[in-house]
Amino acid sequence: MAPRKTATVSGRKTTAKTAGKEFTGKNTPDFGQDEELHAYREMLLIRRFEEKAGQLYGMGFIGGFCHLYIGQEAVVVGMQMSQKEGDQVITAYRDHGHMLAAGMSARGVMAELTGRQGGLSKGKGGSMHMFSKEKHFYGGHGIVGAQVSLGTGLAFANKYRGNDNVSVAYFGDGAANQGQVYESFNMAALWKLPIVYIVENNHYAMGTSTARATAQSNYSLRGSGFGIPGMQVDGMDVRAVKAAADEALEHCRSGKGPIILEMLTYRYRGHSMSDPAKYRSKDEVQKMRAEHDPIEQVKARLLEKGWATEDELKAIDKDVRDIVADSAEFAQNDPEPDVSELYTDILL
Ligand SMILES: Cc1ncc(C[n+]2csc(CCOP(=O)(O)OP(=O)(O)O)c2C)c(N)n1
Ligand SMILES: [Mg+2]
Repeated sequence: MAPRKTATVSGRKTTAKTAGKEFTGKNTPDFGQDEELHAYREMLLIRRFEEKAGQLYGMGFIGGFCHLYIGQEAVVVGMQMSQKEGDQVITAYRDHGHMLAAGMSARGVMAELTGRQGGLSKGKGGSMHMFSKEKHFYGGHGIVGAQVSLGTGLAFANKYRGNDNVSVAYFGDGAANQGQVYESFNMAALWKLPIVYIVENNHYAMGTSTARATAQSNYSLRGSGFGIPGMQVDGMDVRAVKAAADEALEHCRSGKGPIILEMLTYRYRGHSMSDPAKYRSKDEVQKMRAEHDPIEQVKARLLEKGWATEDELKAIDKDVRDIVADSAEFAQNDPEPDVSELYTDILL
């Protein structure tokens, strides 16, 4: 077997030719004060929520699978800042951040993690299976790659109904090697479906780095055989994500068909809660946290520009911690679903 290569981490300037633009720092438009503050709060909510979920898991309140999104917050927050009402979101199992960014309540998500009746799937879905038709969030899927075909179906529905909404389908670098992704690309390109395919390239699929698993590691090029354009984006910089989202969503809304955004990002925690993390060094993780953390980047800009003081940022953190503490309290005390719920919401 070939020696293990270290994955290339995000923030790098890619040398590969992209079919479209790159958003890797230099060409990133600035945010105004309101946008910076909004992004800061939203990303912090996800970070604090995930930290609490990790604690509750350790205390035995959460059973089954639990995949934390810590480190990748800028991706969903930047995308959501550009989306409009009615745009659908669908993703895999690393989904808590996507739900919070979509406006689903922290209580509803946390209580679903603990399997309580106030959870968004009435305590019957757990971490990987939550939905909200009201917030246009279509899951939460445990089958790697499945959400790509389903998201393509959501885009087909938009086209069929003649609305101008866009489906945003997230998947990982590992999922990007699944066959159904390319069947979906073919149909989406053929029918010019309004869908943004987002590859959240966090450089690992469970314990396997992209360097060991993939022949074409520039995922923005993965649609080129179907004529689908793609862009590589610094997914640790929320401004770069928002700018790429603006272009991609406009591309879809104007009837030009699908587009791919490859978000170069990084997960700080293990794949799931039982990950020995022997496939990467502590230094690699530490370097990403120190040099590219999405929340610290926004914080530094807010302070530097005098748009917020340390005390004001602490107050935001306290607000967010209160929301998360309240959700944890609720999730521990809300009753479990009644036994009769075993027979509802199922197909026979
Ligand atoms: C069809 C299928 N194959 C394998 C698995 C097991 N599995 C769960 S997560 C995962 C890795 C996916 O990695 P990636 O798409 O990069 O997403 P990430 O976990 O990095 O967010 C695998 C192989 C699965 N759930 N479904
Ligand atoms: Mg991955």
